Amino acid sequence: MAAVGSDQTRRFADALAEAQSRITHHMDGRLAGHDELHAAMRYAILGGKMLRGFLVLESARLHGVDEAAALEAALAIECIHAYSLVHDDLPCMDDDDLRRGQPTVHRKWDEGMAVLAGDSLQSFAFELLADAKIGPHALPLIRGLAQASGKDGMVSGQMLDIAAESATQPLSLDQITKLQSRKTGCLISWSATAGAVMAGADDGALRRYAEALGLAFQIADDILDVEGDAAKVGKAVRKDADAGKATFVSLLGLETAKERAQMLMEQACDALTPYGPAAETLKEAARFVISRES
Ligand code: GRG
Repeated sequence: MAAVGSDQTRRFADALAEAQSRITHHMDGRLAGHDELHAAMRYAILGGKMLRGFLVLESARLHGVDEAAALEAALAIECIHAYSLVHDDLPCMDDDDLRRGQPTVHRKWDEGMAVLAGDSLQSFAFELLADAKIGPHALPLIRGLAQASGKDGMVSGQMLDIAAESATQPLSLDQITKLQSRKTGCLISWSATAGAVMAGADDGALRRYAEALGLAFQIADDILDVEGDAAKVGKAVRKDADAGKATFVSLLGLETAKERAQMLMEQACDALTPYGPAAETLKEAARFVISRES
């Protein structure tokens, strides 16, 4: 994996930390209820990298979108992402005890609370988008999130993943690519294109960036499952290999998977050429995605 230069690393780390702090502050204001459901929702949102929310804020900045509207959209995608992780960790799905180095929601509370917190994170995301003062382009943004997260997007990817567990043949590279582009790629694409959509601008360049980034992200995730340190990753590793699951690493081999991730990162950066130097932070995000340790 390519080493990331220290200046670039620092600039990206600062930009990501600032996005995390703004999204967290916004969450504190918008999700301030005192009951256990609100507490479980906040717990599910906090502690992650907030990469999707960061992509929303950066693409919004590139397109001069109002910051308050962008922040609502950034929190909305973090809610959808958090819901997917809470439900994915349940015993009926991946059955995980640890997420981000902390007990999963159903371990800290119980399964009923995890189902409800996930459900309400999902509906809250759409409430946030409906409240955001986005103007004439609100509907495509809201519709896009419903599509990216639902039956033809993330949920469909999860369904393909579950079906693969009982399939007689391991998945092919094409099948894995389709599964992953739905399971993780769709939310990443929505996030990276959100700024262009909110501005009513052409989202082609950001879409090409996001498609390459989403795949690179997933390959990096598969590499982390093989090479990662559970303490740094914050969850169990080597689950895929132990379960005999087909992944980019099992199909391509570790070295080719790393080369593929590097190539996709370069494709993602090239896609941003029309934005010139203004897109440097998004390029750094792509470099970060393939070199991350968690
Ligand atoms: C249950 C409907 C439903 C969907 C679940 C996204 C998903 C579908 C499951 C997550 C399983 C998983 C670990 C997928 C690998 C890619 C991924 C989404 C990793 C976690 O995303 P990060 O690294 O997480 O951005 P943080 O903790 O930083 O938020």
